[in-house]
Amino acid sequence: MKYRITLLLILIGFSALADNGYRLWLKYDLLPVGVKAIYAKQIKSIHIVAASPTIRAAEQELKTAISGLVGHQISEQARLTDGTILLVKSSDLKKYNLSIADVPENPEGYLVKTTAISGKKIILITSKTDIGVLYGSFAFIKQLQLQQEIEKLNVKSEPKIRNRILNHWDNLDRTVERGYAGFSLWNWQTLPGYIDQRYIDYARANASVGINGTVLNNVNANALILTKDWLLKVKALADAFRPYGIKVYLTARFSAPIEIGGLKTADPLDKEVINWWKEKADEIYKVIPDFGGYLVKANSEGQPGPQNYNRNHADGANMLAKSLAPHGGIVMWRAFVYDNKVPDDRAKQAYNEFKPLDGNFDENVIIQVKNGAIDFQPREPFHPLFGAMPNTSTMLEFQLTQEYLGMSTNLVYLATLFKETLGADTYAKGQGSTVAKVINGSLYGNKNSAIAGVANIGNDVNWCGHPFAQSNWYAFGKLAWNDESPATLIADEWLKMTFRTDFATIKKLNEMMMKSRETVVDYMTPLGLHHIMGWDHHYGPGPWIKDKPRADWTSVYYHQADKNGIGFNRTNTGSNALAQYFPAVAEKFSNLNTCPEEYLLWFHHLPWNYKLKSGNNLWDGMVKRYYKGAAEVKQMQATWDSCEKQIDPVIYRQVKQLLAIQYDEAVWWRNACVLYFQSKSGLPIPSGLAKPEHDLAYYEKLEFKFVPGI
Ligand code: BDP
Repeated sequence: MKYRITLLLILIGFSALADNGYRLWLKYDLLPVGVKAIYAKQIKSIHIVAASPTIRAAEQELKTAISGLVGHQISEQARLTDGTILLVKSSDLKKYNLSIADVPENPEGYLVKTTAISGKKIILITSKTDIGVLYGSFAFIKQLQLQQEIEKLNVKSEPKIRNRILNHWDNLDRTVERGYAGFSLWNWQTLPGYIDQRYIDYARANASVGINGTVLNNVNANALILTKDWLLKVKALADAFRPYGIKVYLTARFSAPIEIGGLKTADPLDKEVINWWKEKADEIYKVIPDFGGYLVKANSEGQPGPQNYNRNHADGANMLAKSLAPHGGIVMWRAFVYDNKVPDDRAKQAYNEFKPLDGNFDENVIIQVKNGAIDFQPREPFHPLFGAMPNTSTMLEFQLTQEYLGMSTNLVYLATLFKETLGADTYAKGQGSTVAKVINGSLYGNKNSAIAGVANIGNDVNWCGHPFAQSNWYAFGKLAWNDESPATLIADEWLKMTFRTDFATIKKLNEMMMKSRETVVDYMTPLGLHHIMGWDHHYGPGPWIKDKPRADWTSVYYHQADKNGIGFNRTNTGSNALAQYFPAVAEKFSNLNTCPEEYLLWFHHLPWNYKLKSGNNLWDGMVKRYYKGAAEVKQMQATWDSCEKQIDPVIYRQVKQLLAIQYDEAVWWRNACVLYFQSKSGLPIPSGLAKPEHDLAYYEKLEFKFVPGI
């Protein structure tokens, strides 16, 4: 990406009072007088070469944005004049004697450039495809929102990952599994007849950050979605999203041939089953010609799958892949599996099941791997499957919805977590074999590449529940497009577009966002602790959870705390999960001198008096982290309070109240965990730290009904 842009003016106060957050980062309020006067001289009209629904969508977006930001209407003109925005596919550039040399090769890439045609100064937005032109239009609008100079524009950008997808865990009754922002956006009852404006706004928001696919329904799938009437509803959504370059995908329930097909089996090698899926694919593509494909959760947490018939994941995935291949569809087959037998270490299971199948998957199968081997914890080391399957496409699954990170009451900016995984070095082909290179296909030359984010979107007026949770949707799209974008730059853009306030405020809020994930790690799961949340609903602390149907559904399984020490030994004296990593990584994490402290208790079981780098012993160091995390939320509150005059009052009050809840929750986490672990270690809370206000029994007894998301 190349930016040759300088800033025009300092951002100044918000102009839209009583903001409900619905517009996300696509806020087109009037710019400050000086800036809009400059833009008004530079932007006069729009010219399109060949109209298509996508080009019309780009034109409409530009018109709306310019009339809102600059305060003047631009109309479509047949002739080019100074200040015309020219929307054109690169194949038509020669008509204007313009070179295509600068246009990105990638069909979704774009070039936004000020140039001259027959002496007229125009703003060229071009790409090989219409959708690239739409992306370029959003990039141009962003320059205006950020009040950057457009006199000498030369912005060129293209994605490295082909499929950039949101996964909605939405049920057909509109509840959302692990959803904390209301009900599902998809109003199945009124579809296909009624197209809510919200569907279009959803598509606009996605296109503005380059997201080009959406899985509409829960991975714990209902086969009904594949029946005729429901497919017509899906078609209506696909039609609404198409102009914005968004393909629709569905989750496929493996037992669908039995449940809705009337067959006796779902065995992937059974002829009738194979035929049923083939006919199903033909039926889907008749209705939705650009259907993206299936996402499948099989043989995991009770979901049916090929193993029910003594077949393996490749048998199942390939059978589906073959039904989609003639139509160009893909199968995203999830590696988040664990079977009915409780393994010695759940962290090892995905690798154990998938690694031996490397090379057996069809080309249009992509294995969808969560960022870490357990389950979307506040912090996990990268999943050992990345890089381990050189002959298979693997994709990455992040969770934007904050199942394990405080749901929608905790302010946690996730771009730092995303970057940590994307930048992790697998050493699969020596140093520099980052997870990003594995999943964008460049490390092993895979044809397909993809990344998924479990959506944090519902029908709350502001889409995501917490106003700052919108930044995670934004950041996911931005990093899916370009994993090299710095998290702080993404936060900066998002803040400026969302709040449009002064630099000092942006800077403070940026710092707060950048620290926020570390803060939550500190008050929930410091030093590599994991999966110690409340049972099943995952709300609040639950380090005492034990005696459940499976050992690996308990907290005591993961932290292994007793009077001698704490942590899960995954070295060769323990579960040896470390052996699943490439040797350089395994060595680094195995050796206590080189294992980063953030992963200490993930990989090692250590005595309470183990010396940390800070000089503290493990007990003191851990307790201090818990206190530090909670104290940092206090600081976040102070930071936010200091922004009162600079932030829209409605959003200000909302975040202020949510931060107060977050502080209470952080203290609750801290107290409950410190007291519980103290009941094991028998050691005192280091001096100077306040005593928890209740005893352990109090925290253990807290019970919660109707926690959202389950
Ligand atoms: C876990 C969630 C569960 C999901 C599962 C999955 O608790 O609701 O169904 O992941 O990813 O994190 O399949």
